[in-house]
Amino acid sequence: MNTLVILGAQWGDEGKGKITDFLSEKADIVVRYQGGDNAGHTVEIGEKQFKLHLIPSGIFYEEKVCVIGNGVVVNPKSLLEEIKYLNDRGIKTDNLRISDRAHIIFPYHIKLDELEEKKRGKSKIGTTIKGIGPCYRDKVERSGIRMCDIFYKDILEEKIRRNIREKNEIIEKLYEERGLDEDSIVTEYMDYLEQIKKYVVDTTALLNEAIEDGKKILFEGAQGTLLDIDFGTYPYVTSSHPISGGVTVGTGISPFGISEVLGVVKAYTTRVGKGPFPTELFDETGDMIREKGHEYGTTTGRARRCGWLDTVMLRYSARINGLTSIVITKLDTLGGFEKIKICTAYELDGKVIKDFPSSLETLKRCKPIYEVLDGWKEEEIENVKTFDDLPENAKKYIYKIEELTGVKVKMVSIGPNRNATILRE
Ligand code: 2SA
Ligand code: MG
Repeated sequence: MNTLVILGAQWGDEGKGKITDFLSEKADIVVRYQGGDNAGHTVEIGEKQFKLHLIPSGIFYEEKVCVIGNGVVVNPKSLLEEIKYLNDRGIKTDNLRISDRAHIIFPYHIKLDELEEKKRGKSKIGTTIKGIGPCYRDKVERSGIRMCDIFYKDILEEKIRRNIREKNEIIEKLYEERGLDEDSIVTEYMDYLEQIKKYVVDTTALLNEAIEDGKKILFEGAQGTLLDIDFGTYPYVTSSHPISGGVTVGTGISPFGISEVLGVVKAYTTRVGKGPFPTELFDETGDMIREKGHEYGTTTGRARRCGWLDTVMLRYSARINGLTSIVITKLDTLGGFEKIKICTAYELDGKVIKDFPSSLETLKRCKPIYEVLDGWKEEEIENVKTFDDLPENAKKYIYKIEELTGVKVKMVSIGPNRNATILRE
């Protein structure tokens, strides 16, 4: 592999952080291509646990270059906090590079995210209130502020002031709330951006040169395929492209620059936020999965909704992303369940459907069709080092996933630590 994309094949929180960290060892460069600090990637190294939101998971290897691509929306305040958090723990951040084309999140984006969610009332999306949607909206609307603007200070200040005034009009007139203080935001953010300046470069040139030089690059997706703005469960999605196609528009490398796509699949399904979820469990089994799997948001601490594995969704995900292999994470969480269900198709109005529906109204009416497999004991999976040593029933579960998705399972993760990762030859 020269360039590998690692992305979430479900609704996010599949355990991408750990896998990226694990595979980073072989890469020269690790790249984030979409999303912002709405992501929450947990990485455990030895006894220490780290939570990342914006910085690529490759940061724990001192010599790797970590790139925040143009497709990412960057909150300068959170970025500086994250840099400090890492530096305080002995992790260097000198090799961080931020695209000069990346858009910047300002306080008015966060304020609008909050007000819009409030206005949506019962039909709220359940966003992370990090200003992600409003920032991408400005980008598409062509009023956004980009990292390269930092190099033209006067124009930058003017742009920030103009945007604050425009957003304040909305905040005051539409939402009848007090607008944001223009001068204090300008002072605060001009200072943050000055501090960030040293990391800002043309990462598109950097990455393309690296490809030409035969360097190994790892692209790290945030959120997941079903949260993609086009292919996810719209409107309960994020505003970016977590899919493999997002790599090209989020970094500036061509589609020919991608050699492999690894889909990270959690052994069951979870989602945070609202929207239909066919295999969701509302019983003790769901609660047990949540507790055993510590299914609470890294960014917001929200309890995640839990359910069985859905292979209708996974087949869809495999196609859209062109998955070349799969890694199954958190297989250990399923240990101890007598029976494990796997959704093979949906039933809709008496018909069996195998393609993931576009309309949420349709998805809402879909009933999962399950195949029931025998479980394995919790202690059987602890400390397993090779694929062959996995419990028989765990292997059967994996073979079933391969059969239903048509994609090879190349790795299995049975715990949060780096060494709890089983590679399959
Ligand atoms: P947003 O804030 O505009 O991106 O929210 C839109 C939808 O996308 C979902 N979303 C996520 N879902 C799972 N994990 C995410 N990241 C954090 C984590 C979440 C957390 O990794 O733990 O801490 O709660 C993430 N980010 C966005 C969100 O729930 C909305 O449905
Ligand atoms: Mg997460």
